[in-house]
Amino acid sequence: MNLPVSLIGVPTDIGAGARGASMGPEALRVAGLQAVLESHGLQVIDRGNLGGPSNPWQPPVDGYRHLPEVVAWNTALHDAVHTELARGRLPIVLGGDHCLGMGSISAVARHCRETGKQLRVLWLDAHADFNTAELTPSGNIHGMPVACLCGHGPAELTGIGGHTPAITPDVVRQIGIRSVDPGEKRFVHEVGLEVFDMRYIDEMGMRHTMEQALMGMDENTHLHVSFDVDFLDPEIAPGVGTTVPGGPTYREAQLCMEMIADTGRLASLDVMELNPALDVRNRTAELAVDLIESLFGKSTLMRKK
Ligand SMILES: [Mn+2]
Repeated sequence: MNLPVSLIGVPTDIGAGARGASMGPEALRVAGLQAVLESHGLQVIDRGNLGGPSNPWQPPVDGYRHLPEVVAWNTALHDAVHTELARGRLPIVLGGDHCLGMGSISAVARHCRETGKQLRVLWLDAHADFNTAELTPSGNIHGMPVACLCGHGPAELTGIGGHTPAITPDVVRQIGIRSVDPGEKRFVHEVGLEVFDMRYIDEMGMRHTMEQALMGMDENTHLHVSFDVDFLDPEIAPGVGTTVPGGPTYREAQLCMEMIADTGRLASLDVMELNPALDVRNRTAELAVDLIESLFGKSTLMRKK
């Protein structure tokens, strides 16, 4: 039995270093996300877009860019995601930059505490997003959401959802990582975050990587996927603000999504950092929709169930 799906658009680039991710939700709609999901028999409601402050494009203040605005957007998203989960629905967050992972995942974590579920977060990304104001020169908060969710950051962000920390590092599996700042790397090691970087995927293959990342889940697991589109190799996904060469190929990304689908445990999803201003004829949005389709069980294999 598939959960009914709710699409939540969050049109902001408030935490990013480049403008344009604010157009991501509409690009995913234009690429046919709702119809594709419905073609697989899913019941889908598009809740439209959340509202929030505009992007003032200011330099950092005390190490953070746009902190009040980031808090406003993430608080609104936390409430929206939590509401959908409480209704027994599967929220798909259409970002928006990846700072929104704070609002989304804090809500998922709260739902898991309330329902006694075990949380597993798969963080698909080129970056660890584990920076703090002390470690990052830019102050862009889209590089900090995992650290903030684990309790490292300003109280306004670590306290979203009323429980600090929102999650502990042991629930997170990061996949596809290939760009980490030196100080951030030390901090990731210090807290014991489990990272399957591109070197690991190169050496062990995507199949083994996903087997490891999905290990230990059971029927009581709530699986959340936070999909930063810059996870993908920029050759196939140019429409992001922070491209890093050497990401997963089309086939590797498909296998990743298919193995997640095979678990049957996917219960919430973020699709982040799609930047139509940098895309080529919406091809990155179309690729994202194609991969989301695989996450929801489109099989490219001739395999029988
Ligand atoms: Mn990210």
